[in-house]
Amino acid sequence: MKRKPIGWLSKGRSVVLMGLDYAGKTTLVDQWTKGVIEKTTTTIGLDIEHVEIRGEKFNMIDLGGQQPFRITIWKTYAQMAQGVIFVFDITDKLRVQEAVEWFWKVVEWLREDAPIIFCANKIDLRDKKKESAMSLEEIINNFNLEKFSQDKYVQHSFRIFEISAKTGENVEESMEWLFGKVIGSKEKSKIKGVLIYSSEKKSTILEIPFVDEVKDFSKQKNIAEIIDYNSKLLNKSQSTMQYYEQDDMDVYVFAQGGFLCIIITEKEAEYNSVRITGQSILNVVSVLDSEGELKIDQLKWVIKESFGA
Ligand SMILES: Nc1nc2c(ncn2[C@@H]2O[C@H](COP(=O)(O)OP(=O)(O)OP(=O)(O)O)[C@@H](O)[C@H]2O)c(=O)[nH]1
Ligand SMILES: [Mg+2]
Repeated sequence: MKRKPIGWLSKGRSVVLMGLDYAGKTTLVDQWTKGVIEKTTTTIGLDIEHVEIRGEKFNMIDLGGQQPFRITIWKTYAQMAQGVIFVFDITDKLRVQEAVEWFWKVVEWLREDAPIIFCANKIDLRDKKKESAMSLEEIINNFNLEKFSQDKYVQHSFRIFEISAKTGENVEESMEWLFGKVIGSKEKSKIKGVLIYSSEKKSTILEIPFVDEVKDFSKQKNIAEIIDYNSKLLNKSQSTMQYYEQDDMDVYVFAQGGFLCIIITEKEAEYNSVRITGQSILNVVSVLDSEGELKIDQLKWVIKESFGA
């Protein structure tokens, strides 16, 4: 029987909205999902909106754009995103360099095949705020957006849209393009199970088998040995990765901050995506743990949502 832990809010892949505070991310989500915009207040942490497109479920993760959220949670969500919507307020000329820096940080964190749209937002203000509004050309030059034609970034599908979250101009077109790309790049998960071990508690704190054959994997002898061996090496300040081959499975062990994350995959799973997955999971674990609220359901949900079968 398939186990179905309580607390997984919904299935689906995640598209993440990023951009400085006041760029218009929450307004864009409201405009597109509800067709109306309400008065927004700055997003604290994140909000999640569930949407269904062409029969596929998605989570739109609307991240807070203020500095404290950028430096804490952005990286984790960028690493797990299957698509990114970067929103820039074209009238925010004063902070353009700050936005540029964060934009490229995000691009470096992303999976190399994640599609990205750059939404140059608030074009309804072009006429009213002639002084501070940037032209498309200025934006492309400042953000160096032509870099997306270079080898290093060519894997990303990338497009710029000039939009107004307020009036709805180009909103449908931009979302259609991004979600179309995300749906098009669908790839079956090769992950069979995830296990998290805490050195402090000296026990397994989370185990999610995605397929029946790895049920109760902490009880399997070789996995128990792998945990035992790696937990002795656990050092708070170091992060390591080990790799074991086992029958028809591969076992990856990531260690960081007093936690082990063990990922069991099919043979020859794509190494890079497993590595990013392991690191993302441990980042989430350590952020939640440092806030003193490592909620297992929440963690399960994050893993399932982002990488689940
Ligand atoms: N004129 C105009 N105003 C907009 C547009 N999009 C957003 N705004 C306004 O910009 C302000 C900030 O919008 P939010 O959607 O809250 O911005 P955010 O990016 O979610 O900000 P954080 O949650 O702090 O990261 C609000 O007052 C919006 O009404 C737009 O296209 N045109
Ligand atoms: Mg917001």
